[in-house]
Amino acid sequence: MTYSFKNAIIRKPNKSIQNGLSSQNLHPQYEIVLEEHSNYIKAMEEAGLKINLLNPLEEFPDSIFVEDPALTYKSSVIILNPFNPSRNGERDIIKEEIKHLFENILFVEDGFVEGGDILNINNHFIIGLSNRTNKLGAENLSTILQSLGATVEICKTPDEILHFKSECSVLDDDTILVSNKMAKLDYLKSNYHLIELPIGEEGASNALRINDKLLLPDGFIRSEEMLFKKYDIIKLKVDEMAKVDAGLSCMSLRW
Ligand code: CIR
Repeated sequence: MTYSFKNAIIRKPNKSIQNGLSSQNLHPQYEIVLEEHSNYIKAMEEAGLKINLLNPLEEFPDSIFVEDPALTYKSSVIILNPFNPSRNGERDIIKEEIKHLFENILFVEDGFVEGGDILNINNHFIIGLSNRTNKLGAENLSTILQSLGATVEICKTPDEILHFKSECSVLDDDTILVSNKMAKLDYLKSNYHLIELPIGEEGASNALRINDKLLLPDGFIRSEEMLFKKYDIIKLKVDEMAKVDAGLSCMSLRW
């Protein structure tokens, strides 16, 4: 099942997160980030995950977003290639930190691809081309994933959305939670059951289904009303992380 996980990799927050990449030029406060992050870890544990906690990396402001430099699939890890020069060095460090957790390690060497642009639904990967993920990176990753037995579709992340998964997430093996913009993508519309959130509540579409829990960003009342009957929700504040365009999925690797 797409959302059945036992383990997670999470990195402790770094003080330099205040200088993280931010489309709105905002600077999160370290103390508040720490609080949001510690609640995130608690929720992951409540969802049944064993947490592998990595040390903070002060020299890489965006390094708590461990989803971007690596991708896990079954017992393999694929080291990706983040686009931004301030993030690209994260790959060499995380590789050393996590390789012992996997049977197999593979690398995307050419082209750029970030984990935020990769959605895995039922062993099928949708890779969104974006300002961070280019065709060469997506194709090289696609070759690796196919060699591991997965299927792949390369799509386009809509303009103005940082990463493909910034505004969509897996709810079930055939169901994806989407923002209004993501709901317009032909590939998603024709292949999946979509639950579309109201305009103005885009932030809630970066949710995380883990085992029998749904981690949902706090503060999106209409989204919560749409989901609470079917899903066991844990609400998490991510307002401070949102200042650097981050949400729930990017703070962990799950497998
Ligand atoms: C960045 O711009 O790279 C970070 N400030 C945010 C990364 C968020 N990652 C993700 O959604 N997968």
